[in-house]
Amino acid sequence: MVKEFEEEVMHVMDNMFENEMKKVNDMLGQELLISLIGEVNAGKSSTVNKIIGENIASTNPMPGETVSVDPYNIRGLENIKFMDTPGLNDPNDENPKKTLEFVQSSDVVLFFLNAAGTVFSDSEKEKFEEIEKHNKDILIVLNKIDAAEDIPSLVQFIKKHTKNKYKVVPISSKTGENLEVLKKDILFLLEKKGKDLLFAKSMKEKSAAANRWIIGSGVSAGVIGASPIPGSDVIPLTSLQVGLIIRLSKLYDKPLTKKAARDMIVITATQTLGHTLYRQALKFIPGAGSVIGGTVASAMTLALGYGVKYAFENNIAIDYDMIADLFEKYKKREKNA
Ligand SMILES: Nc1nc2c(ncn2[C@@H]2O[C@H](COP(=O)(O)OP(=O)(O)OP(=O)(O)O)[C@@H](O)[C@H]2O)c(=O)[nH]1
Ligand SMILES: [Mg+2]
Repeated sequence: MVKEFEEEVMHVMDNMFENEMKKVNDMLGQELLISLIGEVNAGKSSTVNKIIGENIASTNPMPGETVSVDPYNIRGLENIKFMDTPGLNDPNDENPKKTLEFVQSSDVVLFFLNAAGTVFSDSEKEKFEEIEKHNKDILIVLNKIDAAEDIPSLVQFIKKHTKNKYKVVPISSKTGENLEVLKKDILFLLEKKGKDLLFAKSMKEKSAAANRWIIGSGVSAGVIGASPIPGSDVIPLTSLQVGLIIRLSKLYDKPLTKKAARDMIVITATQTLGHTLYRQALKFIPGAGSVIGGTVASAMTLALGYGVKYAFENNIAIDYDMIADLFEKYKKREKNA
């Protein structure tokens, strides 16, 4: 019996595994440009160092330390580039035009304000408006919060003056406070460009990215399972699940063969749905509508995602009993929701 399911899923997977793998590899082959802009001494170079975990960008209490646009990357991740720039008001900067060119081609612009200085001075406002014309994917980074008071008021002030259009992230590149939050916000901005996987690989804390994909897939699976379209749920559901597993394997740098992916999907399905229901779901039943149902499809995908993530994170084999337990838990929770 199991053999038969395996063959059918294999057939579905034959058509999509390489495709999904190629999609993800193409995503990983892209270049990612993050530029850091702001007045002299705001802590741009210090933040680059903190994000990439090495002291390569030179910093100095004296303003005007950075004099050219310098690209840095995280060791081993050459296609993620952090563009450290001279301060916008730096008289030594010979090339403000060049900075704007980088802004234009950046995926994310980090606009720095110094919480311990004059936050959002007239000249900063002017510069900000210029930047805004060239790129709207801006995160406003309020740095040096360790050296300032009443951060919430500062954040409100900045939001008000930027018409609430951008996220304001208070950080300290000295103490490291909120740097993970900043990375998560960069990650979320990159989702719409399909570059989040690339950035997630650079993060020490990979869980946030993994959880977002798992939850997103759970929601999509629920939609697939709930839609009254006659025919098999397995084709869209399997491709969704394959896509998720491939992303997780790339995120955690785990090799993944087509057979391994198929096993994860088949075993999860048979453990959670049981053979009979799963077999029904595999069949094309004209006019039958959805066989699996939204709640079940969603719970199954969540359980698979979290089970695979747990195994990858801890370098252990996938525990299908755990997946079955998770499935029951999510099914109950979804039903009550
Ligand atoms: N208290 C505090 N000091 C910081 C923080 N971040 C940076 N600094 C200090 O501020 C000074 C300037 O930091 P840099 O990282 O060189 O600033 P920058 O924006 O790159 O400056 P330029 O290259 O001159 O434009 C250095 O003395 C840093 O140690 C922070 O979060 N808190
Ligand atoms: Mg600098």
